Amino acid sequence: MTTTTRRNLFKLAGGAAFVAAAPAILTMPVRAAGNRRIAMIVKNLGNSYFDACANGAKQAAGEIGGIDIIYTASAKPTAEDQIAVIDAQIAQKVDGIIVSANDADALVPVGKKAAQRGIKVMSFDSAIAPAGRLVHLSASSTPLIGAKQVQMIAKTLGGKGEVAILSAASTMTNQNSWIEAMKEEWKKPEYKDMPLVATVYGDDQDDKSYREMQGLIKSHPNLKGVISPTTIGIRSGAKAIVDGDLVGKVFITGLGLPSEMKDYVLKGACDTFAIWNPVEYGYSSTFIMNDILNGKPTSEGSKLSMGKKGETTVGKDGECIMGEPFVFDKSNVEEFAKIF
Ligand code: RAM
Repeated sequence: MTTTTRRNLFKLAGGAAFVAAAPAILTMPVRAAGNRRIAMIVKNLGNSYFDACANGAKQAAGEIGGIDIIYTASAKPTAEDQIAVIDAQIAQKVDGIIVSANDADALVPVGKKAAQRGIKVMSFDSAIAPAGRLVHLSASSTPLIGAKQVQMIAKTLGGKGEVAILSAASTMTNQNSWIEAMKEEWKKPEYKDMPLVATVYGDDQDDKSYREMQGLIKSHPNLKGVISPTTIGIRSGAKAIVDGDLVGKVFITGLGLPSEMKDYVLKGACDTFAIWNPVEYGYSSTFIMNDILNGKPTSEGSKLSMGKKGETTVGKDGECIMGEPFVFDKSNVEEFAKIF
């Protein structure tokens, strides 16, 4: 990692103490008179990745002023439960809703309902289909995130051995698009000795992810590597490797939080993994929503502010991109574990 990228990654890391001090579930803030209210509705509660996003959102709200962030979600990451949470925020007449969707299409009607009532809706992390929101902020380019994960496991395995994918829920837009991008990368001849043998779903629940990982190891005795494009899947999968005495035999990579992956990297269950800064992700999304609430256009080619992170340009179907993922390994995981 260059000094510049490191500086960029730290840019919002006043975040450090902030992230560590964050409660897992935030209560409704007291509404300051006249403040705008933005609901950040994530896949489910109890995921520290989203807690970090919410901290970034609050940091942005503090910089902008006059904004209250309501961080909320259902206990389980299902579309049905999430729709109920969105409905409740519509009833509360919030000004804007920022969602990480559990299902792209199932959320379109409730997104449209919010829009009919004058509430601005955008997605981040996991997209709602374009008809149900104004813009979607992707953390990074989908082809890049997909390719990176295949490259990381190939590097660890020297390009040889059976590999499986341990994903989140089968309906989640972000994981599904990254898996498609992985498969594109996998078509390259350099991966001919590294076949993809299975894709399983842990539903972003620790217990299910852990059991799915154990199931993979059992049903594929020659399995050498697992890619888990979810912070819950990668930490549970890494735990199953350590608990099963499989360090050095099976390796996991994917998208993880340095704070949750540090021990597994140091123990050798994971050689390298990637992620963007979730604090910055919530921060950038909130600045974008603020522009939308201020009436900025969201048509293709429009520029929207991401605060200290600069600007993003709206692409086709309202897609925007925040930046590039960062790669972590033994050399830097401890340093970044202090931040997110
Ligand atoms: C999990 C969630 C989230 C995803 C990260 C990488 O926390 O599935 O949506 O972006 O992993």
